[in-house]
Order: sequence, then C-alpha cells, then structure tokens
Amino acid sequence: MTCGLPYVNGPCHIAHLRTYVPADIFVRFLRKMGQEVVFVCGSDTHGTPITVKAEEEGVTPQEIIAKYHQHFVELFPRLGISFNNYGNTDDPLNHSRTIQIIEALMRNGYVYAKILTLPYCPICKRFLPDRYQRGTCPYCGAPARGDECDQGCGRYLEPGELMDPRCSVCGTKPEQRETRHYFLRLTAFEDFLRDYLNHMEGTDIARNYAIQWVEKGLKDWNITRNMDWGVKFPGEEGLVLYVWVDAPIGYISSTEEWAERTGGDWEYYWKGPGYLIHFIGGDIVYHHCLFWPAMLKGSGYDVPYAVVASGMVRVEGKIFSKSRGYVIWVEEDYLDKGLDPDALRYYIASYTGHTRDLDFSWTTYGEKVNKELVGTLGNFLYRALLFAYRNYKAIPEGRVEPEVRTEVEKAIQTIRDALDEYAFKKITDAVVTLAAYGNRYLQAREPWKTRKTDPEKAQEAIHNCLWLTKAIAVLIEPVMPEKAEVVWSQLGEHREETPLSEALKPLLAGTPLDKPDPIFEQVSDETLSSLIEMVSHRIAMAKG
Ligand code: B3M
Ligand code: ZN
Repeated sequence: MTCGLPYVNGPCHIAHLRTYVPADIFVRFLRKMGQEVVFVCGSDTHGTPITVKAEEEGVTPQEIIAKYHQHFVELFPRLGISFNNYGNTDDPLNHSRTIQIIEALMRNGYVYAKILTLPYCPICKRFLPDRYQRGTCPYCGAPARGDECDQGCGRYLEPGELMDPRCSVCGTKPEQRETRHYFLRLTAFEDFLRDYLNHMEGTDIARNYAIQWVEKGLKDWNITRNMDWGVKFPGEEGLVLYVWVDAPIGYISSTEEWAERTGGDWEYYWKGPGYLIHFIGGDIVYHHCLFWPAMLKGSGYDVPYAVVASGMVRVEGKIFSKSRGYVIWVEEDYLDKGLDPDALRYYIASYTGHTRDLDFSWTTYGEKVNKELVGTLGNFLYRALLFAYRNYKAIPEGRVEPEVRTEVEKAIQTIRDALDEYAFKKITDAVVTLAAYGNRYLQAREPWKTRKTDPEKAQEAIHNCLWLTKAIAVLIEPVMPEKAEVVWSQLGEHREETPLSEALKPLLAGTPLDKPDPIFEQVSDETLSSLIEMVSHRIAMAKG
C-alpha cells in the first residue's frame, strides 16, 4: 500500500490528509482482517516544485527538503498515520532503482532521443522546465504552468505545449532553443493499457478518466528536463529525469528500505504475488494510471492491482488553494491548537464519499464533533461505562441478546462491504449508527429503574451495553486509534490492533472498571469563532 508522496516544499495541509487518512484507515482494517500489509510513503524531493521554492527562499534544495522531510516525519505519528517506511526520493536507493528501471526501458527499446525546441530565458540563462514557465493552457485557455493546467482543466502538459510562455522568475518572454531530450514510447503501451485499465481495481474516477485518455489517443512522454537537481539521465550532462519518473519509483525504493531494515522481501510486492494498491489524489490519475503502469510493464515489474483516487478538497466551500488562503495547515492550525487528531481523522473519513469533493469548514467541524462524536458516540460510551462503574465497579455478568448481536453483525458486514468499495463514510456511519442504537437500547431498558425493581435485568442490560462498547472499540480503532485505546482501557484492558472478529467475542465478566471520562471534548463556540476568523483573515490577506 502506498500514498502519493508529498512534495517537501512546504508543511502538511488538509489536502494531503485526504489521501493519508483514508489510506491509513484502509491499512488498519486490512490488518484487522488478517492481511499482511506493508504501508510505504516518502518525501518527493525533486522537480521544479522543490527548486522554485529553494530559489525563492535563497537556500539549496537540500535545505528545503531536509526541513520539510523532518516536518512530515514528525507529523504523521501525531495523527496516527502508521507507515512501515517513510523514505525520500533523493535517497541513493531511489537514484539507483530509477537508473536500473530507465536502463531496462532503454534496453527494451522504449526510450528514444529527440531534438526539441524549447523556451529558454536569456536573462536567467536557462531553459524553463515546468514551473519555471507560466502561460496559457492550449486546451482550455486558463492561466497554466509548464507541466500542468493548474487553474483550468487540470491537464498534464508536455514541454513546449504551454502557449505564450513567460519565465516565472523574471517574467521575460523566452527565446526558443534546441536541446536534446528523451521520450518514453507511451504509444507502444496503448493496447496493454486499454486491457490493463479494464481490469484495474480502485475507484471509478481513476479507471474511467484513464480509459478516456487512452481512447483520445496517447502521446509519447518526455521524461527529461534541462536541470541539475534530480536523478541524472545516464550519459547526458545537464539533463535529469522528469520528477514524475523517479517519484513513483520512490514507492519501490521505500519498500526496499523497509525490506533492508526488517529482513522483508520487497520483490514479493513488486515482482511477485503481492498486491500493489496506490492511494492518490484525484489530480494525479494520469501519472499513476498511464505513465506508471507503462514504466513498470516495460521494465519487468508488476503493475498496480488498484488505484484509489479521491475527490478534491475544498476549504470553507472554495477550491483548496495555498496562494488564495483556502488552506488548513495541519500542524499550525490544528494540532498545535490542541485540537483532537482523531476528530480530524473522523471528519475526513465521514464528510462524504471518497470520490466526491470534501469541504473542510469549521462550522461543519463543530457540528460533527459536538453532535456525532460527543452527542452520539461519546455519549453512549460514557453513559454505559459510567453506569457500570457506579453500580458494579466491574463488568457485570450477562448474556448478549440476539438483537444486540445482530446490530453488531450488521455493522461489521456494512464495514466489509464499504472496504470493498473504498467507501470510508459508510464505515464511520456504521459505527455512529451502532452507538445510536446503543443509546436507544439503554433508554428502552432503563437500568436506572430496573436496578431496584429487577437487578438481574439491569445487569443484563449493562452487560449488553458494555459488549456493544467493546464492539465499538474494535470498529473505531482504524478511524480513531487513540480513542479506541482509551475505550479499551475504560473496559479494563490494554489492547491494540485487535482482529475484527474480536467485536463478536464474549466479554470477561468481573473485569474491574475505573471511573471513566468522556472520550470526546465539546468544541466551544468561542474556539470555533476564532478558528473561522483565522481562515477568513488568511483569505483576506492572500495575494491571489
Ligand atoms: N509529489 C504530489 C502531487 O502531485 C506529488 C505526488 C507524487 S506520487 C509518486 O500530489
Ligand atoms: Zn487547461
């Protein structure tokens, strides 16, 4: 399992989490169902996103990547994101794996050289790859940068395609100069890709977009850039591989790094019976479903079993944009303010279907936390545990009622189906529904009354509530791992990564209970207004 590699040119933001949180939930559930999973990611350290940022700050690319790599390494555990390995694409392992793959592609006849006439800035004295140019998208007319129509149709643009280019550093209109480049013969993979994409698992948006592009006709892919920073193209001075060549190869080298450290077998996943699953943002389907399978196929590796692409992210209703201020910085705006990491994981999983647009708004956040987490989920757990503690100080004896068992079985089935569809909202909904059922059950059994009139009945009811509590602890663990641990400890046990089947196992009556605390905290109106104010201020100050 992999997650798209973040460019380490800035800190982690909410749009990153749209990939990492669902992927982490998925991995945790696979493990709960007995699958062995290696979950890898790493920093994307090459390409113009890094060099442009380094130039802006007047530092070297190495300084930029060291700073933000460390930031991501420290951030993931704070959010319960549990990679088995987090590598980086400037690692010697990744350089050598990339060269190995390129040489294999060359040997197999899939790479050829061609002289191109490309924009060259006479003032900056260099060619203008990718983000060093701004101009107009030839497809939709929107303002765009060299390799991507980032404000319009979202298309991937080949070098030379951008219209009316300008140097993005000095604004000069570039000259045209000849330079030798290398291409991957993507057109040779057309039949292979058509067939592959028809079988590829994952979300519809990945498969359907990719199939459409193949049907529109493929073009060979320019895989080199006139730059120094990156993986050097073998035998060519002043040419590096395009970042989108060595970035996905980072998935392989991160697996190799994991294997070196643990004695595991990386080839099991990349050239053997293991399944490869990529979780990505919806804007990089082209790279993962066309370029990447072609590179793998052409150099003797296995192709991905599934590509799970998500919908886009909005902030307060507007398309996510760092420059326009529609952004939530995960560390500064969220974690460092003492907000609950599990509540953020819950928000991301539960807001909408995985392939739809996710809007992050603080008002919705407040409603979700206060109504769903505090009001329904936390309320049931707290009521059940507190009643048990006050009256019995231990888990009382009892038999699980068939109706209660059926509710848990239903939730488990819903979750299994949801995982098959990569439908994470269905998972959180199933858990909240189970807690709502628990609240109704408790209300109907009224143990606070029967405790005096029919003590055995009251015990039975509380036994059932605690059994439900245990089931909830098992089922929320992949979404809210910290909270699951707390619920387990409130049940008198210390358990992590319990198998899914544990949800239906009996409870150990007699286990002593401590006084529970509510596991979720209400977000106050004041906190919410200050968070809303923080974002509006940022938007007002943004340049554009
Ligand atoms: N670094 C980030 C992005 O375009 C890019 C992903 C690489 S995945 C191999 O979302
Ligand atoms: Zn466009």
